[in-house]
Amino acid sequence: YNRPAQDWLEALPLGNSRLGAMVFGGTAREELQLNEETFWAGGPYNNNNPKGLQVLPEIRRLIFEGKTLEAQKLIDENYMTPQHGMRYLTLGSLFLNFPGHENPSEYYRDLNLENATATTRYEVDGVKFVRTAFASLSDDVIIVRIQSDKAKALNFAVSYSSPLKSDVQVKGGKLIISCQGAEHEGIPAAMRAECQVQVKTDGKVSKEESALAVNGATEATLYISAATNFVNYHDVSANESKRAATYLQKATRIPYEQALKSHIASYRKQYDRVSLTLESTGVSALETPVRVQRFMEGNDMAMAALMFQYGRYLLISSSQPGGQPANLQGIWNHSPYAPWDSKYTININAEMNYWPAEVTNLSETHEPLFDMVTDLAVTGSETAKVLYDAKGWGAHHNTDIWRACGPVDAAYFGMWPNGGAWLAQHLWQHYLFTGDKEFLKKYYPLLKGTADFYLSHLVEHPKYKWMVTVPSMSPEHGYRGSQTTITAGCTMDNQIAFDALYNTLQASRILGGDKQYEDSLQVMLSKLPPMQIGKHNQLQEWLIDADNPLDDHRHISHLYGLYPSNQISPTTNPELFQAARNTLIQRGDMATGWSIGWKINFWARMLDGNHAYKIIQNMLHLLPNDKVQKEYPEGRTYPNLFDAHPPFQIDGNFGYTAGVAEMLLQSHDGAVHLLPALPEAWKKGSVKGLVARGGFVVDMEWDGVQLKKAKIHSRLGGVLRIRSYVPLKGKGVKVADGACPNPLYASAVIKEPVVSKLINPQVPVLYRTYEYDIVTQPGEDYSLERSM
Ligand code: FUC
Repeated sequence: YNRPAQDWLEALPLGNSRLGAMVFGGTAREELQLNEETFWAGGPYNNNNPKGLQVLPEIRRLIFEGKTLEAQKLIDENYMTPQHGMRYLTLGSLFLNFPGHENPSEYYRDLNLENATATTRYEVDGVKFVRTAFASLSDDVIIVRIQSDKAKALNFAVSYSSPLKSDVQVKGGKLIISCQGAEHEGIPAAMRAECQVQVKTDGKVSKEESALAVNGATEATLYISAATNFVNYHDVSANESKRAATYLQKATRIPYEQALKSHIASYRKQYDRVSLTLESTGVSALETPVRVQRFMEGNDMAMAALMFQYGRYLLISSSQPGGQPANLQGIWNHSPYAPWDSKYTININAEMNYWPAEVTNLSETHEPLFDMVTDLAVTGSETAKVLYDAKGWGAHHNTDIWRACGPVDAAYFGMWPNGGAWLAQHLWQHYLFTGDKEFLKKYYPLLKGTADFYLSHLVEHPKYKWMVTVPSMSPEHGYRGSQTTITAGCTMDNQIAFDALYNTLQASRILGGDKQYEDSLQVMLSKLPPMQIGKHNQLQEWLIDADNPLDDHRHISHLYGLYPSNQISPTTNPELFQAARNTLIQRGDMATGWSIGWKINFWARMLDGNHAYKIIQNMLHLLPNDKVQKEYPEGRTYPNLFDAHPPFQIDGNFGYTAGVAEMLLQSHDGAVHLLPALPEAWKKGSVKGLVARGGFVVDMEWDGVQLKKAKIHSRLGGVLRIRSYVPLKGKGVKVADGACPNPLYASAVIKEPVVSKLINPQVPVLYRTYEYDIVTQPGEDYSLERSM
C-alpha cells in the first residue's frame, strides 16, 4: 500500500487469537485499534423462555393446519425474551503521535503473510523511519518496534481513546487503561478489561498528562498487553489487572529480536504447511487494492492464491487452542455496536469460519470451536428441556460468549433449533480427517446429545407421516407469497437431522456402542423425509413444492446436503445432483459475501471449476469502504482484503479459502479426488499440504489444466483410493475395484429421493474418472504421475 489507511477497512489485521490489532500505518498519527477476544457486553445469562412449552402443541397444530402466520405470532409472544445476544466490544485504540511527520515521502506499508508482521516505512527530512508490528503468537502481547536511521531522531507520544467507558493513567512508566464492559438488553456489564503499555527505548520516557512521551530515541519498542476478568461463560472472577501485568512482565524480559523470531516460528509452524502457486504477471506486483480492482481482467491468478492464503492467515490469527472461536468479524471490531453484534450466527456463518480448518492443514485452529460446542452442549441441554421438553441439547441460530441457546431476533429469523447439531458435525469431520479415536470417544457424548435431541423432538407430520422438526424454518427464508418463514420439516432440517443421527450411529459403531440405541437411530433415520425434486427441476427447499425459480435469496440452506454435508453425489444420486445444480442456477451467481463463499464450495462440489471461478470473480470485486456501497453495488472485497457482506463479515474470507481448497481436492464421496474442479483459468500451478479425509496430505502439480504429478503422504496408513480425470501411474498403484475399503472417506449414504415431477433430462456431462488404490503405511509418501 502506498499510503496510510484512511478507513478501518484499509487498516491491516494482526492477531494471535486472543489479541487483535488493526494497524493504520499513519505517519504523524498512527492508530492501533485493539481487541481482546473475551471482551463482550453483558455477563452470564441465558434466554430460555419457559412460556413457550405450554403453547408448543398449539403452535404445532397451527403449523400442520397451514396457519403458519398465527403460529409465528404465538412463537413471538411466548418463545422470545428481551435478550437477543450480547455484543462483542472493541478495546479502543492506541494512538502514536509523531510531531512533524505530516508530509512523508517514500511511503510504504504491508502485511507480510509469510511472517505475520505489519511494516510501515517512510522518510521525513531525509530520515528513514520503520515500524514493525506483530501480535505475538508465542508471548501473547502486541509488539511494535519503531526505528529511525538517524540517532535520537525519534520523538512521539502514546495515548489512548475508546468509545466505551475507560480510565487512562500513567503509572510506573506504563500506560494503564481500564475499560468497562457494557450493559446490553438488560444484562448488566460484568466484563472489565485492562490494557497495559510499556516502552523499552534508548530515549527518554516521560509522562505527559494521560500519555507516555518518548523523546530523543533512535529506537523504541512498545509492548501492549491486555486481559479481561473472563474465565468461562459462567465465571467472570479473574483479575484482569494481574493478568495483563503478568503477560507484560514476561514479554518485556525477552529481547526484541528473539521475540520476533519465536513469533515467526510459531506462526510458520502452521502457515507453512500449505502453499499454493498460481500464475503471476506484472499486475501481481501492483498495490493490493489495485489488484482486486483489476482482477476481472483475468491476468493475475496469483491474486486468487493470495486471497486463499489470506484466509489461512486470518484463521491462524483469530483462532488458536485455548481461545474463543472466530466470531462474525474474527476478533477485529472497532465499534461498540458491531453489525449483528459481531457474535456467532450459527445457521451458517460460524460454521463457515471453520470450513478451511481441516482441509488447509490447520487442524488445531478448529479447537476453539470444539470448546464452544462443549459449552453449548451444557447450556443447550437446558434450552432443549425448557423450550421443548426434549432430551440431548440444541441451540438456535445465534450464540455468544455466554453460550445462550434460545431463539433470538423474532420467530421469523430465530425459530430454528438446528444450530447445535450443525456445529457438532465439526467434531465428526475432525475425526474423519484425523482418524483420532480418542478424540471421537471424548466428544461422542456431544454428538450423541444432538441425536438424542432429534430422537425426542421430532414429531410425525400428520399428512406425510414423516418425522419432522416443528416449529422450524429454512433459515431466514419463507416460501413464495408467504409472510412467515415458520414451517415443519424443511429440507435443511432433515439433512442436519440425518447427519446428527447417522454420524452418531457411525461413531457408536466405531466405539463399540449400544446396539439397542443404534437400532433406535436407524429407525428414526428411516422415518426422516427424503429429499424431493420439484416442478422447476429444483431441489425442494420445503416439504411442499413452493420454490420460486426467480428468487435469489442468499441462504441456499437446502444445499447443506451438497456442501458441507455429503448427501448429494453425482454417482450415488445423480437426480439429486442435477436438481441441486438447477437450484444453484436459479439462485444466480451474485450474492452477499458469505453466500458467495458458499457458492464457490457448491460449484466445486458440482465438479464445475469454471463456474466456481466465475463465483471467485464475483468475490474479488473492490468495495473501497462502506460509505460508497451505492457506487460499488458489486463490491465484495475491501482494500485490506476483508470480505464484504457488505458490511465486513469474516465468514466470506473463510468460505473463499475453503472453496479454493475444495476446487483442488475433495474427499467426501468415497475417494480422494485430485483436482476435481480446476478452472481453465488456472492452467498451470501447484499446491502443497492440503489434507484429505483419512489423513492424507496431498501435493500436486498441474499443467494444461490437468494433473501432472502428485505426492501423497499417509499419516495414518490404510487404503488410499484416488480419483482423477487423467490416468495415473506409480509404485504400488492398482486400478481400484469394488467399494472403497477405507471407512474414513464418508461415502454419501442417502435415502432414495422422491422425484415428484419430471426432472430435466439434461444430466450434466461428468468427466470420465479413473480410480486407483494404494495400500499405504503410516508416515510413508507415495508418488503418482500422469500416464498419458
Ligand atoms: C444471517 C444472514 C445475514 C448475516 C447475518 C450475520 O442472519 O442472513 O446475511 O450474515 O447472519
